[in-house]
Amino acid sequence: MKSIFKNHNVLCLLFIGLLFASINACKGTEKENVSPEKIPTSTKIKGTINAELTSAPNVPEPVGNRTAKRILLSMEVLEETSEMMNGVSYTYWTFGGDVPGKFIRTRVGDEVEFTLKNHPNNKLPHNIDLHAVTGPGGGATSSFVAPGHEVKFSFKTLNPGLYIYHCATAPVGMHIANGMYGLILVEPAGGLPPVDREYYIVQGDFYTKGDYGAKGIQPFDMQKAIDEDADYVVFNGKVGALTGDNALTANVGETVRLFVGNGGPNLVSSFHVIGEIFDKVHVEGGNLINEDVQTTLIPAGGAAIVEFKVDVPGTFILVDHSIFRAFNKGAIGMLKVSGDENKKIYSGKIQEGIYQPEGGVIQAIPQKEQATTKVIQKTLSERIASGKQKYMETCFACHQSEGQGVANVFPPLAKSDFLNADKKRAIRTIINGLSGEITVNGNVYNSVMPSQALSDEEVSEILTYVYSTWGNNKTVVSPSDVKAVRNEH
Ligand code: HEC
Ligand SMILES: [Cu+2]
Repeated sequence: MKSIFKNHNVLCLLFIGLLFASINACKGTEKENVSPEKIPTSTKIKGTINAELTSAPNVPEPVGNRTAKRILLSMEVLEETSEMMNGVSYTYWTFGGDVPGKFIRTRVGDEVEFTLKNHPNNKLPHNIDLHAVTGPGGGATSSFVAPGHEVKFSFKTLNPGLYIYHCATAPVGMHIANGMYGLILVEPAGGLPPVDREYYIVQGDFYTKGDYGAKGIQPFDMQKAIDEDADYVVFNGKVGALTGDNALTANVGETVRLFVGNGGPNLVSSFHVIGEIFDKVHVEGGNLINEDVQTTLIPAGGAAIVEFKVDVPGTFILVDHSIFRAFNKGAIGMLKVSGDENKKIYSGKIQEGIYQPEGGVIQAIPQKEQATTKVIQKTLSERIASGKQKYMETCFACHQSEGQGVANVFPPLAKSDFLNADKKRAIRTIINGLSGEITVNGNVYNSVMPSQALSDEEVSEILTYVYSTWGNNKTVVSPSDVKAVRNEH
C-alpha cells in the first residue's frame, strides 16, 4: 500500500530516526551569519529557468554574467546494474542513471526548486544531502522519498564553491558506496573566469564480494566497506570511464578546468595529473586559490577545482597518487592532448601510455568459479542460495546481514516471533509494505517498510532463505504461496 507514505508525519519520524546520527555529523556546526558581500544586491532573483543537467565528464554551460534566478531542477533516482569493468557488473544506485550523478551548475543567490523522484522500479527509499545547501541535512530531511514517489524542496545558494551532494538514507555508507553522489557548482557573481575546456570527474571507492576483476555480478560487501578495504577505486563510477576512447581531450595551448569531487565513502584522494602542474587549485572547492600544485588532497565528501594550461601534446594520466589504487584498483583517467610539440618545454620522447608497462589497468585477474544460474527446476538449497543473494541486494540494507535489524528502527528477522507466526503475513509484508505499530520479540516498532517490487519467485526465495536461517522455523515458501497472497484482493 503506497498510501502509507501520504502520512508526512510518519515519514518525518521515520526519517529522523534513520538519520539522526549521520545528519548531525554532516552539518556539525551552525553557519555564521552570511556576510553581506556573499549575497550582493545583484542576487535579486530575476526570472525562472530550467536547470541544465549533464552526465560526467560533461558540464553545463557556464553561468557567465546572468543574474540570480529561480532554477527548476528535477533529478531521478535509478537503481541499475551496469558494468564496473569488463565482465564485472554491479548494481549501482544513482542520481540520474550514472555515477557520478548529474552535474548541477548554479550561481550564488540562485533559488533552486529541487524535485527528487524515486523511480517506481527502485527497491529502496532515498534522499539527497547537498553540501551547497544551508539547512537541516543539506536537504536530506525534506527529500526522503519512497519508490514511486517524488518530493520537492527549495534552497538558496549562499556560498560560492564546488560541493558534493550524496544520498543520506540509512545505511548512509551503503547508499554512498553504491554510487549516490555527484557535484553541484555554485559560481560567484559574474561567473568563473572562462577557460577552453571543462570536465567533471568524481572518484569513488567500491566494495565487492569478489576481489578486483572477479567476474560476474558482484554484490556490495558491507564488511569490506567497514574495514575500508576497497576492491575498486575509480573515476566516474567504473574502471576505464576516462581511458582509451573515453579519454578527456584538449589541444595544445588550451586551458583546462577539472571539477573533481570525491564521493568516498571512505578514501581520501591524492589527485594528480602525471606530467602536469596545476596552475591553480581552488583548495577544497572553496575560494582559497593555491598555485603551482603537484597533487591536491580531496577529502571524502569534498571537491577541488583544478586548472592548468596544456603546453605539450601527449597522454596525461589522471591518478589517485595513492598509487596502488591507480594501477591495481582502477583509479586511472587520461587526458589526450593533441597539437604541435614544443621541444623547449619538453625535449624528450613523448609516448602514449608511458606508465602502462608498469601495470596496465588490467593485471592478473583472480579466476573465480561463477555459479551458473539454472533455468531448470532449482533444488531447495539452490533456491535458498539465490534467496540469500537477493536478500543481500534488497533487504540487507535495513534488516542487516545476519537479520539482526537495527535497534528501534528495523526489526530483526533472526528468531523473529512475528515472522515465524504467520507465513502469509510475512509475504504480505514484502509485497505490500508494512506500517504502524508491531511487536517483534517483545520490542515495539512503529515505522515504515516500503513495498518491495519483486516477482513471486523472488519473494518466495528470499523468504525461504530467511526462514531457513538465523534460528527461524524452516518454513518453505513457494511462488504459488506468494501468488495466492497477491490474489487475496
Ligand atoms: C527500507 C528498509 C527496509 C527494507 C529494504 C526491508 N524492510 Fe522489512 N521492515 C522494515 C521496517 C521499518 C519494518 C517494520 C515496519 C513497522 O514498524 O510496521 C519491517 C518489517 C519486516 C517484517 C516483519 C517484522 C519482523 O521483524 O519479522 C518482515 C518479515 C520483513 N520486514 C521482511 C523484509 C524482507 C524479507 C525484506 C527484503 C525483501 C525487507 N523486509 C526489506 C524495513 C525494511
Ligand atoms: Cu539512497
